[in-house]
This record gives sequence, structure tokens and C-alpha cells, in this order.
Amino acid sequence: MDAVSRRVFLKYAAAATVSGGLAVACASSPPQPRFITPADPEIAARDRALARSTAVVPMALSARPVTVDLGGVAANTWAFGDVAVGPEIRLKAGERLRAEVANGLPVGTTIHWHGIAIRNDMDGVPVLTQPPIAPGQTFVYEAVMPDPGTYWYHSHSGLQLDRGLSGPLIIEDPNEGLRYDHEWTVFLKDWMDGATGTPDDVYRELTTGMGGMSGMPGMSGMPGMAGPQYMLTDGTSALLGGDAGDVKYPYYLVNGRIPADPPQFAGKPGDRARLRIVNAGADTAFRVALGGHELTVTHADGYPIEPVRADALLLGMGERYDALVTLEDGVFPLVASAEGKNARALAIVRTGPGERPPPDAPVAELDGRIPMAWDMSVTEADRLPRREVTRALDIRLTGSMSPYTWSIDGIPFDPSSVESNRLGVRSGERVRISWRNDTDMWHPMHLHGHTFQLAESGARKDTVIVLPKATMATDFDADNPGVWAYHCHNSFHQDSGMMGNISYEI
Ligand SMILES: [Cu+2]
Repeated sequence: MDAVSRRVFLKYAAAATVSGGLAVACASSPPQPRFITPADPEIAARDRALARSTAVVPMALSARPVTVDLGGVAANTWAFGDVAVGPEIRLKAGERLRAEVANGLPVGTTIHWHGIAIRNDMDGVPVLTQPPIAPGQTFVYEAVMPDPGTYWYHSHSGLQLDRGLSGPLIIEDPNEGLRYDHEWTVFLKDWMDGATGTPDDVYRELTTGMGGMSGMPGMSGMPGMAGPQYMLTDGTSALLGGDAGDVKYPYYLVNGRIPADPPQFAGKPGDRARLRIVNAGADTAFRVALGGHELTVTHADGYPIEPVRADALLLGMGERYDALVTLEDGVFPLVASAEGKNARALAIVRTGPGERPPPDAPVAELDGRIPMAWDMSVTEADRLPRREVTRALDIRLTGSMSPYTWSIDGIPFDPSSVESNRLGVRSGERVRISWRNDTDMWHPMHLHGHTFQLAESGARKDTVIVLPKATMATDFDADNPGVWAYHCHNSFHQDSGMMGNISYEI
């Protein structure tokens, strides 16, 4: 069935169920499942049961147009503060976050708390879990943050993630087992907004082949200008199975700064630092290494793994890794290379005097050992109990660069309909999603409200890289009722339609 006739069929089926008058249709087709809605009482009840403290951590976030300084480059963007990264939110697992979000943007917005097994009505997906927050309005997100780890928050409306509307969210473990002297958040971003154009210009170029129209003089859309401004035409990555991405950006940032004026982390030789690395990019995988150091990777997407030694890590959009490092004596480049894009983001780690390394300093570790999520194992304590899969979902990833369309099973997501690309599960089931990538590109696939486990005892994650023409099996327990988006975390693929939802049946 094509998209239109499928939608018509679903509407017809819903009407038949409601009216109850079409006995013939009902008798000859299986009963239509009914689904939980975000307003149902079990969603608030689960949240209350998860609280391990009476603490409520307040946070005020004001989304608005602002000019930020990227380190000598000004960008007119939409952000939560006066810098390109939103404020770091910190609380302890089991505490309640109360985030008051004021929308000062000219369009609607919502905030999603990425990776958190949050109560469904606070998940921040327009139409699926709430109406957009209208311009001038305020919405209060209030929910228990149940699990420790490195997470982040971002707008889930349109292409707003590709602006400044994101920030780190760190949930501390009340029983933290690791010992370290420093904790450094490394928040990675690809950036063009308000410097050379907007994400809408990029999307227009990807879908029509024509750039510009943003009104930014001399930058894009000049009549007769040859070749694409943003489309990545020559970026390859062996680790990602070929194609690196769709878009080349003018800037890549660590904590909102360009390499010409990098952020600096300071310590003493011999100190141990915990890196909390977040890829908040829209279309860039980052390869991260600290020159002259070995990493000990301890967490994937917030969940503990059996520690793995690494020279570098590759993060798809939405992924996070935590790593411990024992600091040498000197000044070192902490590099996030934009995979396949011949550019990098940079921070400096300093434990002594000396010149800071140049932005293009060679870093041998970038080509060293790079474990991927499927090489990692969850710790015994966090492993899903062994049991039979009771619900198998095949999610086929489809689409192409030309024409620029991305979809699920050939059907682009319709953001106005909760029925679009909807799959059902029931509470208590062990669900296996097989992500089947039929395309020539890699996709970082993200499921809301749950963490799945790769293979038998692989890493627990909420976002997983699915390589071209490959299938990735991920298991989770259906223990968080609601309507949960799943989508590619490439912003342009998501906006084009590589998205759907998993809904709990009643
Ligand atoms: Cu994708």
C-alpha cells in the first residue's frame, strides 16, 4: 500500500471501530489495536514510582534568537543562552528535573531529553507527546531522571537541533564507582547557522540542488554560482561503510568554540579525568582522540560497559561515550575530527606551561584502535535478563540522496499523524528491533524512552550506528508505556521522513 492509501485505510478502520456499525468490515479483519496516550494515568504513576528522592532541580531555559560568539566568529542563531551550547543540567539519578521552557522563537518548539527513560508526556516530540510550545508561551517539563549517565537535551522540532538549541544533561550516580579528579564535558557540534546560512538553506539545497535564498550577502544562492555550497560530495569513511554524510559545514565546535579559540581543560600530570563526550551534531560523525594519551572507555550512551582501551572513539549523531584518561605532562590537543569531512573541532588539555598545539596538530591516535559499540559488552549488573523475544519488529531504513528522500519501509513519516509509521508493543514484552538498512548510507538510529541492548550482551544504547546494507538487532524490555518516537539522528534524514513511533497497545 502506498502512503496515501494506507492513511485512508487507517482512517477508515478507525471510523469503523468508533461507529461500530460496520459489522462486515469488523468480522473480516482483525480488531484494531488501541494504544495508550501520553495523558493516561499509568504514565504519571510510573514516574512517581521511580522517584528516589524528594529533590526537585529547577532549570529555566529560554529559547530565543541571539548572536553568539564561536571564538571570533559571530553567529545569529537560536539558543538557550548567550553561547552556542545550552547550560549543562546536572542532577542525581532518582531526582526530579523541573525545566521551565520559555519559547521566545518565532515558531513553535519542544524539548526532548535524549536517552532518558522519561515519562512519556514529557518526552518533547510534537504531536506524538505534546502540542508544540507556541511562540511567547512557556511549558514546564517535570519528570524523574531515573538512570545515571551522560545524556543531552535538544529541540525536537523541525531542523532546530541544527541551531544552538541543545545542551548536556548529566545524571550523576549516587553510588559512583569510578574515581577521578576531573570531569570534563566534551559537547561536539557541526555548525553553519547564522554564520553562512541556516539549516533550512541546507535542506533546500539537499532537496532541490539549489542553495541559498537566505539573504546572507555573498554567501550562498548567488545566481550563476557553480556547485553546491553545503552538499558533501567527496566524503568517505571506511568505519562508516562508505559515505561519511550529506553536509559539509564551515565550522566544527567543542563546547561552542572553533579551533582558532579552543576551550581549555586544566589539570596536573598524573590526574585522572573523566571525559563525557556527546555528539550533538546534525550530520557529522566525530572521531575523538586526546593526543599522546590512551582512553579507557567506561560508558556507552550513559550505561556502563566492561572497560575497553582505545586510541580514539567514533560517535554518530546522538551517541555518547565516557572515557577515563590519566594525564601526561604538557599541553595536548583533544581533537574531534569530522569523519570524512577533512576538518576538525578542537579543545586543549593543559597540565603544564607551553605553547598550545596548532589546530592542525598531527594526532596519531586518530588512526589507532577505535572500538565500535558492537565491540563492547554491557556490565553484568546492567545486562538485560536472558529471555525469549516475544515481539519482533523489522524496521526497514529506506531512501536515497537523489531524489533526497528518507523513509521507513518506503513511507516518509507524516509529522501531523501519530498513526504514521506506527508499530505496536505491549507492556512486559521483550522486543527485538531489527534495523534493516537498505540504503547506501549509514544511519544513527535512535529510540526514545528506552535503552536497547546490542546482540546477546553488547552495549546498552539508545542510539546505534547501522551501516549501509547491514542489519542491527537490538533488544529492549517494554517497561515504559507511551508513544515513543524512533528515527534517524541525522537531522536532515529525520526531517525528510526517516521516523516513526512505537506505541504501547492497551
Ligand atoms: Cu539517516
